[in-house]
Amino acid sequence: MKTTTKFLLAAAAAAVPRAAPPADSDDPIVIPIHNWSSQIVMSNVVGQMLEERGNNVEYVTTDSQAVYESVRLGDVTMELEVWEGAFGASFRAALEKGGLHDAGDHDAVTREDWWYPMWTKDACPGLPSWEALNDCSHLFATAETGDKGRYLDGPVDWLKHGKERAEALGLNFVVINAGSAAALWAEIGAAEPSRKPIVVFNWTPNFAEAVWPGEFVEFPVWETGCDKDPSKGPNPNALHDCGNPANGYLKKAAWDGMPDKWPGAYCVLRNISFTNPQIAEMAKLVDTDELEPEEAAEEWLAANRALVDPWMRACAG
Ligand code: TMO
Repeated sequence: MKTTTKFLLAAAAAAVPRAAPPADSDDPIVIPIHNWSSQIVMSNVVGQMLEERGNNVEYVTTDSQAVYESVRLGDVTMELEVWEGAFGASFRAALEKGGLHDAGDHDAVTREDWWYPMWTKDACPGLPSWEALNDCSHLFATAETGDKGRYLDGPVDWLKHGKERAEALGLNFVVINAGSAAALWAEIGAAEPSRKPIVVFNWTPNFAEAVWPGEFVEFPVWETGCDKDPSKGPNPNALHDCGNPANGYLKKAAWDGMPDKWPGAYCVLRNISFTNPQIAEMAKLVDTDELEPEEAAEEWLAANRALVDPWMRACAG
C-alpha cells in the first residue's frame, strides 16, 4: 500500500511539468467594441490572436465612456484603445475607484481635436490658431447656425465638453454632435468639390490623414487638470479652456482580475503595442477598403505575423 501510494505520487509528479504556468480559464474573455474603425478592427485582431492560442472570446458593443466602469467591475475584461483626449477623464476616474489598471502603452502617439481640411486654410490664412479661427467664424456659418460658425463634433460618447470649450474660450461657433464617425467623413467629402471651409472633429492615427491633408486647430495647450481646475488654461473662471493633448497616449486597460484568471492572455495583452501606421491601416481596411471588421482583422493579421507571433510565443505555456 505504501509503495503504491509512493508510485502514484511519483507518477503524478512526473506527469505535470513543474514549470507549467497556470492554465487560462475557459470563461470567455470579454472584449468591448465601440464606434470607430481602428478600435473595432484592433479588438478583432486581438480577439483572433487570443482564439488562436485557445482562449474563448466574446465581443460586446458598449458605450466608449461607460466601458471603464464595466472593466473596473470585471463585466468586460479589457479596453484596447484608451485615447487620452476622449477617455482620459473616465479612465482616471475608474483608476481612482479601483478594479482596473493601466496595462501598458501602445507605441502610438495620439491627437483628437477640432480639425480642418487644408483648403479651409486658403480661406482663413491665420489658421491653425484658434483665435484666427474665431475671427473667420463667419466662413463656417450655415442656415442651421445663423451668424455663428458650425463645428461638427464627434458623437456624444467620445467627448463630453465641446460645448463647454466653446463657451470657455468665447468661440463664435455652434457645436453640433455627429451621429456617427461616418457623418464626419460625409461632411468632409461633401465640402471637398467646392472646397468649402469646414471644421470637424478628427483624430490621428486614422485613415483620414491619407485621404484629406489637413491640420488640427491649435487651442491653448493642454495642462493637466484643465478639466478639473478653473485656474488651468487662459480663462481663470472656466474648465475645458484647453485643447486636448497634442501628444496624447494610447493605452491598454485591463480588469484587475485578468492576470489571475487568464495569465496567458494577459501576458499577450501586455506585449501588444501598435504604432500609428499600424492603427491607421486597421482603420483604412474598413473606411477606405470597405471590408467588414472581422475580415479586416484577418487581413491585417495575415500581413503582420512577424509583429504579433513573437508576442504570442513569449507567452506560450
Ligand atoms: C475616440 N476617437 C479616437 C474617435 O477620438
